[in-house]
Amino acid sequence: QLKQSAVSRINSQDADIEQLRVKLLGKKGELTALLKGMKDVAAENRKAVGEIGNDVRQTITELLAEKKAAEAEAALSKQLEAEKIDVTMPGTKALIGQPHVLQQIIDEIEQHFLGLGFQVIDDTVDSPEVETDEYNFERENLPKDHPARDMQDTFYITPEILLRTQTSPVQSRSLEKHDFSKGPLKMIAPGKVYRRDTDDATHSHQFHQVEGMVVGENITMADLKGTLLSVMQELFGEKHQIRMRPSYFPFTEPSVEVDVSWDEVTPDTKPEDIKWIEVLGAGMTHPNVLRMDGVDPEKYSGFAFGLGPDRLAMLKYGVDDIRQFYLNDVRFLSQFNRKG
Ligand code: FA5
Repeated sequence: QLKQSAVSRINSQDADIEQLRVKLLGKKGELTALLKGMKDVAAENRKAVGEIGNDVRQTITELLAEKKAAEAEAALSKQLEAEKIDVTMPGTKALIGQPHVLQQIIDEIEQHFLGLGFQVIDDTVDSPEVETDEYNFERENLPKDHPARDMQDTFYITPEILLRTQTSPVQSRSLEKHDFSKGPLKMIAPGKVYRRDTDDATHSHQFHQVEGMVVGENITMADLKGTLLSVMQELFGEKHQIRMRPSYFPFTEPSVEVDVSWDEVTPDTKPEDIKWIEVLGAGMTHPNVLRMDGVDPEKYSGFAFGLGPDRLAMLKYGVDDIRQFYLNDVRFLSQFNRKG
């Protein structure tokens, strides 16, 4: 009787197998209660009753196990169904990263100068952004009371330590280490610089410069012009011209500012039709700078320049606001994919 009721309860749709097991076979279960009654059974019947008891236990145990296995299998197939992957569905396109547009133009400039035999100064080692007043200004021929210090409004950290306002301190850092018995110094130093400029379409308080310097025997203004023309033609095309205008920097004499022609210039172009855009400062290295860095100005001469890659990128790609470069808007940045 117990066996029948147990079988039907186990097979019923919403049976909770674990609960049933306790109820039937547990310490206080129905079968256990039945077997506990054995002591009241007549001795000659005990064996038969015991056998029936065992039979009932076995049947119930097997049935419970079967039911449990079936439930587990059903759960597994339900899970598999839910996790099924439709390999024919269109995938989500992975976003592929790329160097920032400013890094791209700096890379282009680096490649060009590597081709001309320049070394590229590692900006994590020999070109610190947190500089001393000495390297940023004094060694660049700008003593403490020099009026030209006002040309670059400076973020000071302490009276002696500042965020560099230009990459020019790398001139001194390179010169003082250079061994001239091995040939001239030819280096470029790309990096970040900082000024307390008010941000607008063409000014950013943090921007980039690529410093360049050549110091050796018989280096002349013609070398400077040829070098700058070559990099401008690399960036803007073979037919673009450059022009030098007199300017002033304390660390160069003479100093120039360089314009590049906005359009291509052919032999037929009238000079008055050329539109010029200023891109950098440069000049012949001041003897004081050489002297302070332990280089004999009687023996060696040189030139230096400071390019502004932010402005160059604006020109090259027609970007009308420098702040775009620093907003990190992927929609803007992904336009400049150098692989096309
Ligand atoms: C200098 O910083 C000099 N150290 C350049 C130099 C080097 C001259 C070696 C001679 C020899 P200037 O302050 O003009 O010069 O800056 C150089 C270039 O940096 C500018 O032509 C411009 O392209 C860029 N620049 C200057 N200020 C900003 C700014 N706030 N935001 C973006 N670009 C700037």
